[in-house]
Amino acid sequence: MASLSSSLAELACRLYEVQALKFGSFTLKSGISSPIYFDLRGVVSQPALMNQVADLLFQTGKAAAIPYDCICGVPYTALPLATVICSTHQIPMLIRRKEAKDYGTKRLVEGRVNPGETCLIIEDVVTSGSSILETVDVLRKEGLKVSDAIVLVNREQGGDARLQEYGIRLHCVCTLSKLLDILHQHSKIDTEMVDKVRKFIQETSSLPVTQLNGSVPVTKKCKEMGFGARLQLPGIHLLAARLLKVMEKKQSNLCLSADVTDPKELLQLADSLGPSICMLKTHIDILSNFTLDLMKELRTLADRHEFLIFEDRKFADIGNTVKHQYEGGMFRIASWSDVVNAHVVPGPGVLEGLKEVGLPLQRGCLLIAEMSSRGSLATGDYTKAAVKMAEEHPDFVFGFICGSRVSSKPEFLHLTPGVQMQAGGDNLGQQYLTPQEVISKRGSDIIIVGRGILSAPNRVAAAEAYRKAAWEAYISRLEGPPED
Ligand code: S5P
Repeated sequence: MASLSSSLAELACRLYEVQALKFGSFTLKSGISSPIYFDLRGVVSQPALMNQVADLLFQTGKAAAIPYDCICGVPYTALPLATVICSTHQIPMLIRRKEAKDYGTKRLVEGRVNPGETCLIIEDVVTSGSSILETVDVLRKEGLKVSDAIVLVNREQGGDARLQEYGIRLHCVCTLSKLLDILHQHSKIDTEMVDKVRKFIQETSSLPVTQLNGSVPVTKKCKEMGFGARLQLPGIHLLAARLLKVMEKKQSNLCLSADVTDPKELLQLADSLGPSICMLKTHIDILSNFTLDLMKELRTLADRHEFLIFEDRKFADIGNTVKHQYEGGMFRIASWSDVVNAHVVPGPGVLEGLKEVGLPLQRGCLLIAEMSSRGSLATGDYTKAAVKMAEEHPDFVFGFICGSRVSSKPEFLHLTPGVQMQAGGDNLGQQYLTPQEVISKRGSDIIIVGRGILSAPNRVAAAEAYRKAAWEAYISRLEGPPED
């Protein structure tokens, strides 16, 4: 089988040969003069090329493990591409009508729409993202979920960042820069043209959308940044970025609270539930038997299944003491735990002590701003003091244990314990809220679940159910409430 890069090179040259990709001087819809022009409409007359493009689009979606129930191509160029993909792989397709407005009563979407299902968008070229957003808007109004779009070429003119703002992840088969490299290597274009196009990309990447293609998106902008955009923030803590990346990749904002006493059971949990979680939280001092070898094995599983380890040690002493508790003793927490947490009751000294150990190891810390237990004193000014302390130590603190969003800074992550599928509590003061309430309504990012999963007859199925519930709550928060 041909490798992706050789398929790409072949495709780029074919697109150039059939003039789907032209170089020169072209005036775009917006009046801007461009040295490059894409017109993939003619590809329908080249069946072999058509199949090749469709296959690369499909493979890109597969490689990114995007989940979807149906596909919709952005009219008109991507419509036949979507048809080839759907027909080849037996995927239900939807057609978005562009002309429906003129007919008044005509349906906007043809095909069977099952509200609640996820629709994947297919497009040929993305510049500002407006065409994709128009289609997203129509599909969302029909009750479909839309979170991903696959395009053949990303012109790198700010489209992906804009789509992120509307809760859409953009996956591309190829960027314009990559196309340029390939065509240059195959002597289709000279260095002068490469430089000219690169300069054009640079100059237009920050232009407002109206100047790029003259239209503004209709779908509603997300009220906030998605996880993918947050991980690219310039001031983001290394661990927050790592965690956000894992969350995006695994579509998981579930942290398992692995509150078991048997070491074997801890490893077994990590191995079987690892694929569903972004983080595993331990209470290392409740284990009946502890060895550093056990933690080595846990780390291996964390690396294999890509989750972070969080020791829920809740440090709450003077700096000098917590420093020893973090680094030494029999547990040697700093040697195996990516993340720890701390109470703010001792004042900033607790962080200064922890940082002496944690910073050289590139570890991170969460501050306890609120607690889930009945009658907790961590409220009001105490919570505000925790937020302030986090803001003063962004090199080590990357988020909070809390019941709701306590900071508006997107660099900070919010993790909420006290979560079960049904609201309620236990007989020792724990209080539970649902994933939907915590993520969608209260604006937290990650749910921490212990007994909701550990007491279930099938822990793997329960973890998947919590992962799905929390992720869907996150997506629905990004999309915002229905418009009408
Ligand atoms: O406020 C809090 C903070 C934490 S870290 N409330 C909590 O419940 N936790 C921890 O989350 C608690 O120590 C336990 O490990 C987990 C909740 O477990 P569950 O079985 O009630 O889900």
